[in-house]
Amino acid sequence: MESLKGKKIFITGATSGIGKSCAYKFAEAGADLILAARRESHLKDICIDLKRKYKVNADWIILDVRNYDEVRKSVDNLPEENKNISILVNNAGLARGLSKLHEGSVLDWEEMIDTNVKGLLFVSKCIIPLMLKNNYGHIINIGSVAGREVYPMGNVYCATKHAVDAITKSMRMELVDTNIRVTTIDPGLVETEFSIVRYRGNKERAKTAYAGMKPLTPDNVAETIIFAATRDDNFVIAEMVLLPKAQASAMIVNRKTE
Ligand code: NDP
Ligand code: 8X3
Repeated sequence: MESLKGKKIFITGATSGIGKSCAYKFAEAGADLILAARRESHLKDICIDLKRKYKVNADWIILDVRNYDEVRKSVDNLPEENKNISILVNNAGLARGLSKLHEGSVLDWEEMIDTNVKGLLFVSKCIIPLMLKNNYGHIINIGSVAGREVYPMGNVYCATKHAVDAITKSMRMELVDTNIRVTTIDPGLVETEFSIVRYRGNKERAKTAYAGMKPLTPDNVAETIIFAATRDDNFVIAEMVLLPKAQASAMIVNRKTE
């Protein structure tokens, strides 16, 4: 089993949900962290808490993954001791809205494509060369069941997650002759800020996503990521799909009604 002690982990979207849980689980395992997202106060609070609780190094960068120049500069400007990145968790992502294509918002589409697809590409493009230089690395992309199936009104979000699946597979092929592993973790319904973001702060509507069923927790996903990150280095967990017990596919969810 690979130890995480002292390894440097770069997590995008670390201010909430799955990314934040990953930060805590990696820190608990003794890893050092570089956390990236846009909300500085959240990043700062999480880093202070991680250092206090787990005595690890935890640094943050304010980063909008949609902006290539910003990503490039942030990675270039990392202090030398932070360039030794062992694991990249490409987690930043979001859905906006749920509507038929002809009724959809072009701005929402752009935000999803820019964040989920281009953001993941930009961050990977900047960090893979550091891993190649160190001849070590593990890229863990957060896909989704929406990257394996589609559902009505999920058109563009599903397309972005299918793109993540395609990019992951391609990356694994391109890096097969290196010491870099590539994994995708594809969850079903996880209760995070995801649905609140999708419905632009409408908490009542967000709750309907998880009505009458017990969703995955961000910790369920983070623990699986830790499992994938700590396997012996002669193999890679290429893909994992995680579903709540009450979910059988993107569309089939057993909801109890009272
Ligand atoms: P959350 O909304 O709780 O977290 C999303 C994170 O992404 C936040 O930390 C947010 O930080 C960050 N983020 C969003 N946009 C940007 C950006 N432009 N630049 C940098 N960071 C950004 O949702 P989840 O934890 O659920 O989502 C994490 C990943 O999991 C996403 O890729 C999502 O698609 C995927 N997923 C989620 C599922 C679910 O049911 N929740 C199921 C399957 C996959 P900030 O706003 O501070 O920038
Ligand atoms: C998030 C899961 O079902 O809302 O990727 O698309 S779903």
